[in-house]
Amino acid sequence: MPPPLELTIVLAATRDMGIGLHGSLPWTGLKKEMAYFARVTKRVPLPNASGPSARNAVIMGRRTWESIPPRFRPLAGRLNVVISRSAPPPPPTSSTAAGGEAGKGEMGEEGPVMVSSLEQALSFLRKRQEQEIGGGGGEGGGAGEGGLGRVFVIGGGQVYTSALALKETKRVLLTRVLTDFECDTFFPLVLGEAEGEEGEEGQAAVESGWRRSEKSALDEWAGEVVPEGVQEENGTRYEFQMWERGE
Ligand code: FOL
Repeated sequence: MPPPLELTIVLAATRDMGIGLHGSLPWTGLKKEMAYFARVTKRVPLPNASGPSARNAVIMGRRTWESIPPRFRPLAGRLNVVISRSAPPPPPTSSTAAGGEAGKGEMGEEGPVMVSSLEQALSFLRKRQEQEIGGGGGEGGGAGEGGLGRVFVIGGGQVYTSALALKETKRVLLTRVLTDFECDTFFPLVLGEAEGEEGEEGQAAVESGWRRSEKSALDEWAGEVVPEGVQEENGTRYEFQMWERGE
């Protein structure tokens, strides 16, 4: 049996959990922050039961998809799953079948898989996972695509809300943006430090069972030494954090 599917939310948010403005990110020029996002969402931990060519999946809403600069989408090296209520029925799991994923290119990149709900995204990915038993790529396997690694939910607000309601959502990789920005979209859960910098953890997060992890746990999970403490790029200050659901 494949391991149960586990979801990780990735986001950057201000202290009052602002994540977006006018359909895009509230800030610009956080190149190293974006590079961290790309690294973490691409990295497949080894050893991996799903084979050496396994890829992670990124699940996002249709508006988030449209907010990604066209030259960067689909997000390279990751299976992109886009939720849109008007999505046609999901494709068969094997992309060798007729009507497979749209826009498949030469370099193993493939256009987004369109689904109409987060639940449908998960059942699509679970089927993917089941198919790859016995190693990535072989007969009855993922048809040369390799298996499924980690699964990330990358926004936006509506999809984060759906994900937070699922027990499969085990952790949040939060980039806490310490500089204030105007926002019109917010993450629906307050994670710590809402009032004043170094204070007690945000009551909302404590009550809902989310706890900030040790720096060492973030490093281990991310598979790198994550820059510690307050970072600054173009005058914007931020910090990399990990939060996990307490049992
Ligand atoms: N999480 C974090 N930590 N930072 C973010 O900026 C972020 N953004 C989203 C979701 N979670 C996040 C959603 N918005 C790209 C653009 C917007 C976006 C997500 C991704 C994007 O273009 N990503 C490219 C990086 C290209 C580059 O190197 O600049 C990628 O390959 O991931």
